[in-house]
Amino acid sequence: MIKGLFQRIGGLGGRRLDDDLLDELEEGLILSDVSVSTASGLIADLREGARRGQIATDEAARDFLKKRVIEHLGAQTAALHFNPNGVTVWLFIGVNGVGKTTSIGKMAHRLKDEGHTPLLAAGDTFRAAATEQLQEWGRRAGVPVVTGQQGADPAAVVFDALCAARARGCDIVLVDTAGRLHNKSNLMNELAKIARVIERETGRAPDETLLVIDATTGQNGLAQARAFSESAPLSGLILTKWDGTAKGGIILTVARETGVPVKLLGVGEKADEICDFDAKEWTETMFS
Ligand SMILES: Nc1nc2c(ncn2[C@@H]2O[C@H](COP(=O)(O)OP(=O)(O)OP(=O)(O)O)[C@@H](O)[C@H]2O)c(=O)[nH]1
Ligand SMILES: [Mg+2]
Repeated sequence: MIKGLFQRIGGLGGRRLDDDLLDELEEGLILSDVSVSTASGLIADLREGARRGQIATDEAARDFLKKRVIEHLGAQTAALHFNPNGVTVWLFIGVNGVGKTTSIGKMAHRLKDEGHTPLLAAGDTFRAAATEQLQEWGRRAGVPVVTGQQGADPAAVVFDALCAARARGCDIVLVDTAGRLHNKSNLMNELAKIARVIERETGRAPDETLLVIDATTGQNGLAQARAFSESAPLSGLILTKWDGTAKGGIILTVARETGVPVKLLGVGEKADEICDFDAKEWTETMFS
């Protein structure tokens, strides 16, 4: 990501904002997986500011970029939604291996610590061992997990989970789903079916449909976001593996082009390594 963009170009030495510096900044943004169109838009704005004499140095360029990026990401933090009148349902979706199950496990811990009574739905009936992985997270968090047979209809597992949540008085259901290719229509239809079951059973759409994106994914993240938003209206993004990369600029492009807010940041494999996304803090890190 743009983590340390200004470090990358040799720090803030009071350099004059000339064409060379503009080129280096644009290249730095693109190397950080900000899309070419987002990067050139930002640089064009900088160039215009420089032409008008408003931005003359690297420090001023940094302050300008920070302001613009925070605007792109949405200045106020978008809070996670809860259902005030019944069971809350959050659906976690995304391609293979991005960190859906891990993010659910982490949130199970956090929600429980906050006094909620979560229940996990093992909607990934496709991958061998997916259910066991979720059960292990549930066991460690002390949270019940509703499972189905391998190959069972995920929508049926979600149905069972909603019934179990009502019976046990759980206030939030976190639904795991199988990783899928964003260009496989049958799998994408399955997501729509899960959402329909939730709507039928609770009388409302999922309170959150969270698309999980791996920070190391690169430009493919945008294609994923576009494809998934066609099968289910997205309410938030989770950026995972933020700890392990110098990239992650893709989230800026995805948030800007889809208008979906980033809600959570995964910063490791452990239970407590997830935090609310803070646009200001994230931007500070990017432009250090
Ligand atoms: N470093 C780091 N690793 C993570 C993070 N989130 C998930 N992982 C790791 O990424 C790998 C895949 O995570 P899963 O949660 O199994 O991913 P998934 O999306 O459920 O994968 P499928 O079920 O196969 O689609 C695991 O090894 C996790 O420990 C994170 O924020 N940081
Ligand atoms: Mg999984």
